[in-house]
Amino acid sequence: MGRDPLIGLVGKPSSGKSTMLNSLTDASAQTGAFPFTTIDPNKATGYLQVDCACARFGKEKLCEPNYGSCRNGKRFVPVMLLDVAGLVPGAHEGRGLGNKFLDDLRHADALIHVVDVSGSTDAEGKATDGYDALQDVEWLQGEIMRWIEGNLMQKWGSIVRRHVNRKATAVDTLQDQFSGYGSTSAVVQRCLKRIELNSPLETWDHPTIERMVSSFVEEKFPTILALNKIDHPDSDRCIYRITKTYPDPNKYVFTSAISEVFLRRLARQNFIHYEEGDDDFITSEEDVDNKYGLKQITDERLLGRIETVRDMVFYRWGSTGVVKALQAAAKTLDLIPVFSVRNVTTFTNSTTDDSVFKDCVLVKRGTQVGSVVRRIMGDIPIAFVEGVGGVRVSKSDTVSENKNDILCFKIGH
Ligand SMILES: Nc1nc2c(ncn2[C@@H]2O[C@H](COP(=O)(O)OP(=O)(O)OP(=O)(O)O)[C@@H](O)[C@H]2O)c(=O)[nH]1
Ligand SMILES: [Mg+2]
Repeated sequence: MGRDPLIGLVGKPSSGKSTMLNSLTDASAQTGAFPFTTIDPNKATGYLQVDCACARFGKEKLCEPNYGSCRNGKRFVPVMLLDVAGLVPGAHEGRGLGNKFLDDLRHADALIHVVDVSGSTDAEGKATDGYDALQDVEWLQGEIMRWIEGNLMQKWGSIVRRHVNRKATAVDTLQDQFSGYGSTSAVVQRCLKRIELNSPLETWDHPTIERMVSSFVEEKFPTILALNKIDHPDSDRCIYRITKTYPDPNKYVFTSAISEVFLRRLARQNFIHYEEGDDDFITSEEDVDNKYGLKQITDERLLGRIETVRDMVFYRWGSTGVVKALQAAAKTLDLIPVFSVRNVTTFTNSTTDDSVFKDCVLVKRGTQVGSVVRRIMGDIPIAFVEGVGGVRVSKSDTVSENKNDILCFKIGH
């Protein structure tokens, strides 16, 4: 991944994808209680919260990132979010313009599947009552798989002929086909290993190809479920059904995207004190020492809505969940922050500016220092790399939290 990670928001029409995008970014994508509000994809920058290296050295007050921000050792690192049009059953065959919409997802690194757990919209996003959202979890993953499988099967005959003629490896042949999805040979390798598929590609029957594609989707598009609209009074039933079927708690997060949009707006207007993802918020009545200088809310309807958000979202679920959803999606990619500095003793970039840890990128844990160098420095020749305190770091060393995650690149041959 040679760029900021790209997280795609997928789901059926009206599940809340655009609202989720707005809740995590400063975007104002159009939202609406009718299907296909979004046709063209919306892209916006969200911020992933990670522990910043400044806290390790007690330099929180000097931390001023070039991109994103840092508050008391909590760093907000940019990630790209992509909100696409809603998918409907049959999308892989072009239903509801599904092929075009699926194509928009090609370059996503991970997906957040926004599931409407209110039960108030059917599989096509139309208003209904008592819909069982468990179905959405199942068909949507299938659509993505069949889209990729369909693209592959159209050409399978000629793919196999070329593979045999060239005496290619399965990884090379598949990577040729999957590069359009932003895949790499490493992804294809992991996809085959995950299902222990070692037989020659020309002997694969249809069920084997399906298994391979399904493994590829899991590798290339790791997905978490955002069980959205938890503020809705009827959401318990769908939540129960889905969490019973998918008991792995790493797979899903409970969200109320609309509540996060609402709270961020009130905070911007200085009616409440709220930081994105917090487990509570403060109104002027609660701010007894007037620490935050908040405006008083007099509008009865607004007060009522605030109470509802507290009761239905914060008391029951702890937070609006949207920040957790982004963190869970990033977790599937196993990303860690790596800080590049010019001076490994002061962590500054210049002698005239004492701010620290200006630059940070997210890379996969276990990446070799050499690839981090290429990602950040491109073709500029690097003589050697130093870590904290000027210790030499080999380009074949790997990065992980607290290990080789603060680096200085010395230019030269
Ligand atoms: N109650 C509740 N409603 C929500 C929530 N999130 C979104 N909605 C509402 O659901 C409807 C659809 O939201 P959108 O964000 O436009 O949905 P979408 O998935 O982008 O829809 P398409 O672009 O048509 O695919 C709107 O009326 C939103 O206000 C939520 O957390 N709770
Ligand atoms: Mg939309």
